[in-house]
Amino acid sequence: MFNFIIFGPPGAGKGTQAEKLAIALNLLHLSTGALLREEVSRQTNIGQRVQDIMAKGSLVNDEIVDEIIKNQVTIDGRNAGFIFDGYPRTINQAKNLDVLLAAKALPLILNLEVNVDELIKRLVLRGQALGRTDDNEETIKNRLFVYEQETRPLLDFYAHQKRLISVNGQGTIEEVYGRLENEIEKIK
Ligand code: B4P
Repeated sequence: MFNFIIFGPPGAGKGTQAEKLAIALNLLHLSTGALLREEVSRQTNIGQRVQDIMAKGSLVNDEIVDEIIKNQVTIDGRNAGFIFDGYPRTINQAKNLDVLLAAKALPLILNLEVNVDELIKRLVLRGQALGRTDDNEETIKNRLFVYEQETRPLLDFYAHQKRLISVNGQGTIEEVYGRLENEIEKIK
């Protein structure tokens, strides 16, 4: 059984590729972004606490996302593997996930590499198409800054543990997916 983390800056294609991999490999797709947006749209206690943070493009507290992930992993603790999308985003979250999965397979990291101009272009387009409140230029810049400060350092953390697989995330969705498939084939 494999567990994966799909990793990369905002707009790298994490959600897009995770959805496809989840179907192909029968994995449970857990997107903290989607789970948090669901809390906001239902205006739950958590949703009310996180909506302004998300609208600014900052990170929600580790405690909140750790708890959400813990509940999902425990509730859906069947034997299928997981693909984590948008989680972890901090070193603390990464350590928390390893503890949570200690009895299962530690996840491998699939890192999508995309240049900044392309990231901004994709997110602005999505903002126009879907009207996501955090897909405007000012917020996108903050999300990219937060990624550099808090999330990119995880790449070293995982590289040291030899759990990091990086692929070129540019090109069509199918081209990127093909590269991920090739890498996964190598470790099977
Ligand atoms: P997320 O929902 O994770 O937002 P994201 O980084 O933009 O990724 P997403 O998966 O949606 O987009 P993708 O790259 O697939 O997080 C949103 C917010 O929630 C965060 O800012 C934060 O506030 C909070 N949050 C979430 N998780 C958290 C955590 N663990 N800790 C703290 N806070 C957390 O796709 C982007 C666009 O590109 C799409 O429109 C897609 O269609 C397009 N695209 C994809 N691949 C393409 C390709 N190859 N070519 C052209 N376009 C492509």
